[in-house]
Amino acid sequence: AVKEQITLLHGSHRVGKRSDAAMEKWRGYGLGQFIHWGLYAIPGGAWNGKQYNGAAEWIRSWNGIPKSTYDSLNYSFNPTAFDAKAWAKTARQMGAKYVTFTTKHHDGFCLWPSKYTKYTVKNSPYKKDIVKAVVDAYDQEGIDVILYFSVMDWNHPDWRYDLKTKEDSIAFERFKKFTRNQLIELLTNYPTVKGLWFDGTWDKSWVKQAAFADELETEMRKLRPGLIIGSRFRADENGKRHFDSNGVLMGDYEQGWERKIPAKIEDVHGNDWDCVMTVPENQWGYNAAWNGHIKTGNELIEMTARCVSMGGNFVLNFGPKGDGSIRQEEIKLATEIGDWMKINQEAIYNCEYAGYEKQDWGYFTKKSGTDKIYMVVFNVPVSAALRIKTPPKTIIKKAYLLADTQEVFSPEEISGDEYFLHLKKREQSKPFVIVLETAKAE
Ligand code: FHN
Repeated sequence: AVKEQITLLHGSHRVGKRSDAAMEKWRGYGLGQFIHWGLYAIPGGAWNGKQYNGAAEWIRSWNGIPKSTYDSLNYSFNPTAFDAKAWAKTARQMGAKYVTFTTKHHDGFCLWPSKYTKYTVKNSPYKKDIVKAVVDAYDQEGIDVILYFSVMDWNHPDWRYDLKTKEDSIAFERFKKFTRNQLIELLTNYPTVKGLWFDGTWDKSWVKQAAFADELETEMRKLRPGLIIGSRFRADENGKRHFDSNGVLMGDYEQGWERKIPAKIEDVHGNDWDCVMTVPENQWGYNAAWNGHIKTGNELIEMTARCVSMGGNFVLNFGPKGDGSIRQEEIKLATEIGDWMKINQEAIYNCEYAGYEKQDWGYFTKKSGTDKIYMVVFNVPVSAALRIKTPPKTIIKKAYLLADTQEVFSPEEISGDEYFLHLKKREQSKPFVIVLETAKAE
């Protein structure tokens, strides 16, 4: 039965993927870097010698932390080791094609000298515009910049979680103006940015602003044609987030994949999406004492391949220290991922869902607009035979190792559309890529 469509004023304004050049570029990134940096990096997960296990960037909200003392951290913000160029170099070496950078997290502290609040880097001992330094440095390395912006703002007197009284509504009207001003300011000050990554948009106060947020989105898109905005920005008039009341994606890509990856291609419903991932369990800002499982380079490479194989981008988070330097563990991971990317990046950039049946050895990706298939292999079976099931009427013309194109394979046909690709040896210390040059049978 066909589901009846509801008429919506502030639902999604597009069905299906965007097809313009800016979005095509975004789709081809494959791998990105997220950076969470702000005042919370100074305590780094500990307050008065006590370690807090919750996310370090939320420390202001944990019991026992005096809000006003936290808010005064701006007077101690003087990151003497901050070097945006070094950050951008690390990102480039890792193979990141874009960075998402926290201009303002939930604590409200602005890393740019916003005209609309005093709570900015300008009123810290550091004084200088950090967002500008980051945008310039990454632009120079050829890495696209997306600005993270938290609508929820714990520092602003007019922020409300809900609008229960007339006073709340009056205050929130001021807050809406403030939010609009800051966003226009960011897009005006940093005209090269490619998109906005919204967060802190889940509270009732904001969810009720369907008309306002819709108009603001239109205004921002007009100011910067091609701007990319995900599904976290606005709700429809029924308070539906990410997907509107008709189940259509709001915004240009699905932003719901936080610290999780779709299990199967059907879960992404043909939409663009990104997955943002932390190295430890749930720490975005710097936490000196990382807890829980710490992901390894191989795990993160696998997550990258897994995301790309289902048409998504994988975005790995970094939480620089209070002094602005990147911790050694993150540098090491960036190097490991980068070393792998240098050899195998062809299977990640400008690649998409291949349309092949998923196999236990790893992931298929496909170079967009071609018949070139990549097998990103993580688990070699005891038989050393990699199973391939092609879509109907596909010919495998050539199969070879990406790292050494002289190493060719002759896939053994085991039944219609099914092959074994026999590896010469089983032992591998790193994931590797086999290229399949294919063609459509007449
Ligand atoms: O609360 C934040 C959290 O601190 C972090 O910024 C993540 C990143 O996706 N977003 C929020 C939780 O969804």
